Amino acid sequence: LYNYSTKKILILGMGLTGISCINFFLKKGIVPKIIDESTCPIYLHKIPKIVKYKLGILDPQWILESDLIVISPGISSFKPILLKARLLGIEIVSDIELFSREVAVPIISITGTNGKSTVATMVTEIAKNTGYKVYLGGNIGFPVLHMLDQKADLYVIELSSFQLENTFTLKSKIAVVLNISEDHMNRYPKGFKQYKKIKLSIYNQADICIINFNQKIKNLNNNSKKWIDLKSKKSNYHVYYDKKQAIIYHKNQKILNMSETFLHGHHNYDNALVSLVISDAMEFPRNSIIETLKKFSTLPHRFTIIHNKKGICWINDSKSTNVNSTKVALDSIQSIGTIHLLLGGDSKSANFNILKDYFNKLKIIIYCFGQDRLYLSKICKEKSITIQTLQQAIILISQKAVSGDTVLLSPGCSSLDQFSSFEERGNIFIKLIKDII
Ligand code: UMA
Ligand code: ADP
Repeated sequence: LYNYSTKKILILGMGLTGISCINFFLKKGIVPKIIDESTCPIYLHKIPKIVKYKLGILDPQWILESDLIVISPGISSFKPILLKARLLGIEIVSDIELFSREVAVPIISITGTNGKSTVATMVTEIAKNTGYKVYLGGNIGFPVLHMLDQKADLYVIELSSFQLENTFTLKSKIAVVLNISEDHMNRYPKGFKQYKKIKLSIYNQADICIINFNQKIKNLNNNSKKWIDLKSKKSNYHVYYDKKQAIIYHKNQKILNMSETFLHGHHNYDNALVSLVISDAMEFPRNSIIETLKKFSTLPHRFTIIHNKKGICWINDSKSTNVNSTKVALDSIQSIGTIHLLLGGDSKSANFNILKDYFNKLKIIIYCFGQDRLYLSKICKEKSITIQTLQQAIILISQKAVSGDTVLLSPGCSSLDQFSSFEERGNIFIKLIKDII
């Protein structure tokens, strides 16, 4: 076990992660310090009296005199003062790194641009139904360090690129990258390549590595790991599509027809496929896998049908916070009428032009709202309406939509410009619909 007792420890960020780190160290009898750049962080009241804190600025003196800095994922590792600290040999780690150093039971680690929460939840449910004492944490909203308080025989962790950035000794039994497309470009000075490299670091010390994206990883067979490449032609697992149905196969064996599940959209069939592969690698029994997938319903705010009244289908996909999740949502709609797409928020410097072809060929009106509405409305000017808020857009849609139409909130952007979270954005959408209908 690591010995922290002689180190000066500083935590950056007073959010869920920061609070979990304070508790982690206090339980070891070590009192850390903490800094938050906000002058009124919402969890300030949760800081025990014994812990010294500073607000409003990353105080250089506190940073440079520390031995170990634990950085919250929301804070960029590329801030000049942190680059300087690193150069001076000060250790900077994530909460995931602290967790990795303590854990003695198997870990299934899941990353990717989209689908992490869905797959992590599917796998956790399957493990539970198999009889495992399993805990799910990480980017899904439950800091991993809290999980150490529980006696577990398996951990499933959802990891963001921000969390992987400062993680070095994570040793997963199974590591998965679901997909990689552009996201968080405002956080990576070297762009997409850097983001991708960080995502792939999840494989570094894993035993079984599952690849679910179209890209060869160099020297796959040159080490002792087991690699399962689901996009290779030789893959034993695939989803078979014909006009009427989608069926998951393992080798030549039919495993599950998607019509027997509550899942919608090819991306969710893909999520079910990856969950099967992870479960097979864990040697979970097939009947438990199939029964769980049959019962699984989409998580809230992920392409969820809210209403289907008067022939108008209202879909809440508020968790869509990047371009690709909007793209898969559009792919999943079978509308005979017009699609009313609510697109907006903080675009995080992403390139939205890849949606242009979609917009051109679809019968669609795009309602661009929030901070980046002007930028977003330029993708396809002729079909776009620029409007300040989600509420104003919904009032407008309620006047325009007719039977056969679909209304889709799949904003492709972070919600933080106008809402406290994607959950709040989705809940407000649902409430506005209920008020209107
Ligand atoms: N802060 C600063 N300086 C900054 C940014 C933030 O001081 O530059 C402070 C804020 O004032 C605030 C605190 O840091 O008081 C918040 O820390 P945080 O943003 O790291 O948030 P946490 O509450 O610790 O939540 C984090 C993850 N947040 C982010 O990555 C932004 C949560 O993922 C995660 O669930 C949680 O840890 C538990 O592991 C959220 C997220 O949006 C859901 N993730 C991104 C995504 O999914 O796209 C990556
Ligand atoms: P994450 O945890 O990676 O954000 P979620 O499962 O919460 O992933 O889904 C986030 C968004 O991405 C939702 O809009 C959802 O419909 C969409 N999505 C889910 N799975 C996939 C996938 N495999 N590929 C692309 N988009 C997906």
